[in-house]
Amino acid sequence: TKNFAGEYAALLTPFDQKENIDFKSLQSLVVNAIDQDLTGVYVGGSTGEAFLQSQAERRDCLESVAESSLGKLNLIAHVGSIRTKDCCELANAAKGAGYHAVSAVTPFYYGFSFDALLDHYRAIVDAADGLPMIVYNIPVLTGVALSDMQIEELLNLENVIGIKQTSIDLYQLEKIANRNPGKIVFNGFDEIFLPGQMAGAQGGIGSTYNVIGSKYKEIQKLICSGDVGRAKSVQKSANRLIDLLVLVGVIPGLKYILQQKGIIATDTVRAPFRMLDSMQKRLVDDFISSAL
Ligand code: SI3
Repeated sequence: TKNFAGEYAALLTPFDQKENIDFKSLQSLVVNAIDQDLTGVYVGGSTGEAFLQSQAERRDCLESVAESSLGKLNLIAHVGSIRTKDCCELANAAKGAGYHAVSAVTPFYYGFSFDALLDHYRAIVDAADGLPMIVYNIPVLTGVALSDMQIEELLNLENVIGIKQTSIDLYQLEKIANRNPGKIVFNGFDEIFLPGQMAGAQGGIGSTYNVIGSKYKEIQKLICSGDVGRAKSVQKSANRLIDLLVLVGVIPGLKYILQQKGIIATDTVRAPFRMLDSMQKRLVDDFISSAL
């Protein structure tokens, strides 16, 4: 089986001024991931504003990214939503489009039972027709807090190869990695990439990789060469950008930076997200001119 370890950009979805998907800019985001030598892309996740898109749009994005990647990236399709059937449809489309893996967030909002969750993942895996599954655990946004045992059960489902663990709880990450040595754990919060690797993650998937992906690659290299001191200083510099993005809003902030860099055409986000106001833009401009 494919080795998925590595650093992945959670792709944004660029829009035009009318909030329609801008496929040309989407293509240049993919090229930007290739140029940064990233391992792959994670398409249609939280960062991709997937929950603000229709099924057809999500499918179109999956297909467009696969075409633009020219076989140079590992492709992970996030197909999750709270409706099992929708997830299955997208998983099937991902398989058809040539993706290497699917991923799905734990279904949220209704407080589904854990047995319902297991059935949900079984159904998606089935629809993905042989593609490996990476469970997406992001308790802070879903409100679904899985226990260590529940995570282990999910990881033991057929074709589940790993988890994207977007949680500040590094103790849980360490336990997952330790108890499931055959599975891959991706770190989901970019600000703890280095500590996540120390705790047993074998890579990361995140929004800020679209802009500073090479920093995470560098941290990984420094860890491998035993230079944790320098890895810490790279993480530190990444975190100062992340501080600012968290302050102004991660998705609109990243879109503004990418637009300023000429990689995407507009910094439009989908309502109810809001674009940066002029004061926020000034903050980001000042940061870019001094640090990026
Ligand atoms: O699904 C996705 O798009 C992600 O990979 C999300 C990713 O884990 C991001 N998490 C959230 C809550 O947005 C992080 O990359 C996050 O933006 C970053 O660490 C800043 O907090």
